[in-house]
Amino acid sequence: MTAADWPYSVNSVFNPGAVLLEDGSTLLLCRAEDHSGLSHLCVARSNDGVTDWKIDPEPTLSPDPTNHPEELWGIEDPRITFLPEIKKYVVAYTAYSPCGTGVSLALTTDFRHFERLGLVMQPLNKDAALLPRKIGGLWAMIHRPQCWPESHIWISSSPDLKHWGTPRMILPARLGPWWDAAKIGLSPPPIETNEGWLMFYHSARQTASGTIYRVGLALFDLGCHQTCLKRSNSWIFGPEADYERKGDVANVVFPCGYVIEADGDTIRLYYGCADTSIALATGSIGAALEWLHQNSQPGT
Ligand code: BMA
Repeated sequence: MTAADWPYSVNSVFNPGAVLLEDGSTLLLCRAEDHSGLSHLCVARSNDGVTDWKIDPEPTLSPDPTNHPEELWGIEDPRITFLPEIKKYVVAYTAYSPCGTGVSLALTTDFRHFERLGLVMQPLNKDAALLPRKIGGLWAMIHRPQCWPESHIWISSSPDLKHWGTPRMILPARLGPWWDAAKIGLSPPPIETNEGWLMFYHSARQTASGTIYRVGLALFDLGCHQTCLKRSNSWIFGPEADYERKGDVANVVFPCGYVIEADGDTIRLYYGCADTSIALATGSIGAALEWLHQNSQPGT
């Protein structure tokens, strides 16, 4: 999808969260950037997840700076997790204000009405998503505080989804020329597999001609989700196609959501391309794990 598909005028659409609904259809919560440069979120639905997208006629979730000053400069990059215990979806999104980017949460059952929980991670923080169930009696959220000179992936826990604490760094950025040096962040929410939590994470590699956003894999222990078992030595997914190489921000692939098909193995990864459009890549979770075993070194 591109801005040309949108029922109202926007500059660009990218970085959608995704869910498979009970009726088998796919819902994307897309980031749409308007002509002022600020972003809001808008729902697109498709029966087969590929064609005939029905897009809400107006923004689905807009910034609300009157009640939430942390959203003054827009809301971006939603990641969606279904929480069976409370039978609600939780959307973790970037709230952008003059103080920088923080993490906000909203609950929904229908993607029409949202219950905002407000800012839960103050700036500078982003790239957040929840695990689907409590671990040790606490909710767990992966996030990416901005640190200097490197930014790493962290996890925090909460008894009630509102108050988050016990932050712990779980995956550091590498150094020097590594593909995932300096700045990394969670991509979509982690996937629970028999072998552990499979995480797609992105890197922002600095080069002489700008930044390249690519995606690699890491695997975390199922029982001890803070322990990284493996991380990939290279990226598995990077900008190649023209629409990934060229756009408002060149050389960006940025997945925020996926759905897993009924076979339990086929993954449909929805991602932003060059901060301009939305694309879909399909793959196999089993093959991704196999690739990780062939292309990894132990954890952190
Ligand atoms: C990241 C995020 C993404 C964006 C990417 C490339 O820091 O802000 O929303 O797609 O940069 O511009």
